[in-house]
Amino acid sequence: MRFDILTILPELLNGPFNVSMMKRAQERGLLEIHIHNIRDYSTDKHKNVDDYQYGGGAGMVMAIEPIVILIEKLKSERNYDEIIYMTPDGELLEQRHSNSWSLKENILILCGHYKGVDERIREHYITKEISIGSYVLTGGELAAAVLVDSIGRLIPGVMNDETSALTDSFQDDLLSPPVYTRPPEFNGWKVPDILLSGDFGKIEQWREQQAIERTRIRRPDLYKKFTGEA
Ligand code: 6GU
Repeated sequence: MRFDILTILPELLNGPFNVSMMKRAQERGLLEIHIHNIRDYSTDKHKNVDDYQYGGGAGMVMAIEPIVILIEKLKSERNYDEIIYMTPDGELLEQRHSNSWSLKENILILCGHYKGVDERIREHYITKEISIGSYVLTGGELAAAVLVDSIGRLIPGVMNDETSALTDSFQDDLLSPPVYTRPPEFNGWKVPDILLSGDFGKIEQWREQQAIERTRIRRPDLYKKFTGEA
């Protein structure tokens, strides 16, 4: 699977994909991440990538030409399954989005900045607008890193059994149950007896109960989905 990420701040995306699971996925040829600097496609002599907004008002808008040139070039090289714009006014990212995108071949991601991109880019190229939560970031780069990480780990072959997606929070609309490791008692803090009992039927039941209770208390919205109320 291939990602093309379009940004005016490529430095922000150097780190996150060069460690751990995303690094291994790339080394094994399961994942390709190509970062493109929009400024390299700027058409004016100052290499500007922003401009004043029509109608006046505070805040610059990302210029239309460099983005169009770059998107057209990439589109002439391959077909994109999705062209995603990272923006705080997009649809909230959920596990179901990542599940479905993890089976695609080519995804292009445009990172927003300032007041955003010229609306005509959104109208004519963007197939999906995504936000990662109800707060504002300085730009779409960190959000794009979150998106690529959440999709990348689901690409067939990227995870091993231990990190299996099947036990993830959200995969079945439930949060994960608490986990413990050695020692059985530390500073007088005890591991629940049931986990040391060796009764794996009971342990599974306990984990399920804990997951449900944790979801009910912490995420009533998810709990409603789980019980079928929403
Ligand atoms: Cl995708 N971009 C920005 N700038 N802020 C955000 C976001 C995206 N998602 C949540 N906040």
